[in-house]
Amino acid sequence: MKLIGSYTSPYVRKISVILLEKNIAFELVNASPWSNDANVTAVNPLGKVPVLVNSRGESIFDSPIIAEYLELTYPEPPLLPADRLDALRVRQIEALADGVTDATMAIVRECVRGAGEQNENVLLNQRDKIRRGLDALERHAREGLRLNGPVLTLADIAVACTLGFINYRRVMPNWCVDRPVLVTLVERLFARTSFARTAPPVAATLYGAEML
Ligand SMILES: N[C@@H](CCC(=O)N[C@@H](CS)C(=O)NCC(=O)O)C(=O)O
Repeated sequence: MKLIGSYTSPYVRKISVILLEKNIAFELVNASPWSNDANVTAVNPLGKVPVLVNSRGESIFDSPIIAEYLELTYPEPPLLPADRLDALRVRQIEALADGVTDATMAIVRECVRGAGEQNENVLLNQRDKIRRGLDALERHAREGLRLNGPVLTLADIAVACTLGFINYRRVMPNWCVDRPVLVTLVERLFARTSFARTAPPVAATLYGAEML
């Protein structure tokens, strides 16, 4: 099993954490989607990471599809409930977390442009998405059912990767104010070996697009 990408990508981190939690052996093939890296385009026409290449040489991409594939092929320990509708609800939280990551990434991309070239509306719009998304995640975490419940789920993993990325890029340093349950949740998750082993490298530049 090969995983194409790097830990600077929160989507790659999400898949790595799943692989580690399920105790699946894999090799991380370090590749950047920003430099037309043939390691990426050869396995994903969209040129995005993560891509998982299984032992049959099949490539699987887009992190929710990879997560679903791993759940189907390596069901233990389960990261989704057995009931399909309940599983969909957990995946809805994953989609929300991924959407917050998308918005964070859009801000980072905008900040790569020179100060005078940045579009203030884009920045405000994306910040609003992050704020609303995190408020909704805080409510889910307070419920303690599909997120922040007694059993680790795909939602927990996706949310922790999103918050790790916001911290890493310092896009919204005050996100923790008024979101105490999310704070406790990520502190607990970051202490797990799977998260410790997949922490992004210290950023050389804060807004280097090549490091997304
Ligand atoms: N929805 C995709 C998003 C993947 C994604 O956007 N990855 C970024 C790196 S963090 C990428 O490869 N970007 C390159 C590009 O957009 O061309 C997923 O969940 O896998």
